[in-house]
Amino acid sequence: VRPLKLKVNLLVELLALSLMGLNLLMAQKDRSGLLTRTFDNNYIVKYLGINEYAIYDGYKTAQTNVQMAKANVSDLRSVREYLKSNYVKPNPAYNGVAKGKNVLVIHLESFQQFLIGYKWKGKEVTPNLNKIYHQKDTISFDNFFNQVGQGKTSDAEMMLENSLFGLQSGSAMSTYGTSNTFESAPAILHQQAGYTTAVMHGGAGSFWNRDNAYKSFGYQYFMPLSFYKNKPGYYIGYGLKDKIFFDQSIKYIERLPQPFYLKMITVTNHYPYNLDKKNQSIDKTNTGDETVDGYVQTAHYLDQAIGELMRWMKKTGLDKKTLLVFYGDHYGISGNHRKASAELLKKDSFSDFDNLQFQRVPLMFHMKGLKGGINHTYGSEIDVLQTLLNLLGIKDKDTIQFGYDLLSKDAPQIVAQRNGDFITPEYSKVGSDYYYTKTGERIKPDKKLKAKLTAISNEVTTQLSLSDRVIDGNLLRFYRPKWFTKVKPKDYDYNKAASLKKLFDDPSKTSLWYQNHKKSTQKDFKTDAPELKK
Ligand code: GP9
Ligand code: MN
Repeated sequence: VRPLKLKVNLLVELLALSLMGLNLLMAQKDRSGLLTRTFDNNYIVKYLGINEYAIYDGYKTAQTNVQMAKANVSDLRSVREYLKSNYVKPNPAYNGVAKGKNVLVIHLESFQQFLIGYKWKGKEVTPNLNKIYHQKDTISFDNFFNQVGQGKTSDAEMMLENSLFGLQSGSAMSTYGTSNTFESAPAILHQQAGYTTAVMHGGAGSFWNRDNAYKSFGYQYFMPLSFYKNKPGYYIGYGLKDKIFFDQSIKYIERLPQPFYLKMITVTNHYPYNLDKKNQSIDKTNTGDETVDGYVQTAHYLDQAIGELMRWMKKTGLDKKTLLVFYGDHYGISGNHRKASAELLKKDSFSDFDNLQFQRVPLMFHMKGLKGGINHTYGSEIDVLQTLLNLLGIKDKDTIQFGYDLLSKDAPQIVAQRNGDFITPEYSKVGSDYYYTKTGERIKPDKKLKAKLTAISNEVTTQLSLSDRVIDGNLLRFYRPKWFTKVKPKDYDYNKAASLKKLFDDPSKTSLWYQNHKKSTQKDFKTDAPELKK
């Protein structure tokens, strides 16, 4: 009887696997990398069905456990030695210039650098962000690159919060966000400078495993979609429309004890770049590529939403107390749309090299009185945390972080891509080919140059694999700086009633609401969102 049962089991497994394959093929059509990205367990269940998911999950967990067991303290030693010998001193002239300010990080979904200053039919696509980009109290980077892998948004978040890279496959936040130990920005800012820490997002809390990962990062508050009113017409794609999201966030922001470290994750400018008619206020482009042509329209909408938020900040005086950080998480137009990309950039063709350069995204630090300007340093998402900590004058001695202060004169300016490609001010690598970054001309290196390029390439792989070891091996469980208290995810609860009770029942004297004579600033937020017209 036994062998027969085994055979049946095997058949069932095979059937499940092939069904999974079929489902996956169909699901992949809409969202490439569905399984490898593991962006949301609920979504995977939705697309693949529950049995197939159980198999997949079991396999994933087994894989994770093997990696964990293999890691040991000597791995940690190599990582620390590497970081020590590659230490870059932050720029002392900028140390602490934003000390004690609120930090408001605005996640610009799928927003590429080329949109800054871009015009379509004579109209600026992103006038509000363009203005911020050029203001004299904004430090704007024009050679700043995204480095995400399959984890997309979550990889960007992983890098900004931890200065650790996303993984070679899948999403580190999904796979390790629940179980790993982290020493992240919210915990550092809270412990070192008393910051209140929060994330607001008009999308599902389980997406990218945020509802667990943020606890491991030490975020005190997480306000996902369940904290927002979601009436018909409010939601598009993956979340609330940005204007509606901001409008409804005011009542929470104004209650946060200051200084706060707040991240707001926008989402309307997300593939497939659809926007309902009444929210369209710029024409689509006309490349004929359906995926691409709506991009300027949703970007324009996002920009308008930013404008509304900025005007509220000015009206309430919050702008004087806040360091704003804007960043684009990753490309909006993938390498599968070369013809359309060439057309948008008014180029004849669009090569692998062009696509690598197309990975530029905005990074801007904006604050009243900040000594700004357009900075040409080559840098990337892994570097944001170090740059921010220096501006805030927060000590982070002995942390395990792979980035460096972008304002440092000694910035090494080697931008790694998750697949091992790289960009420096002089050289770019795509696959096995090298190019001069300035001209895009392909390099046929002589022996000496070849050695130099190989050295950079090795440096990039070393960085990536050491960072991978930290995450795969959960190495931070073995180590923390003396001044850092370990984060206990159990201490955090994102239950709506409990969170709001904390914020509303015992109002903090340092909140904007309290300082506004215990009155809401909601009416100072002016929006032209058609859905909210009275
Ligand atoms: C949804 C969102 C989208 O919550 O942040 O993530 P992405 O698909 O860009 O990785
Ligand atoms: Mn994204």
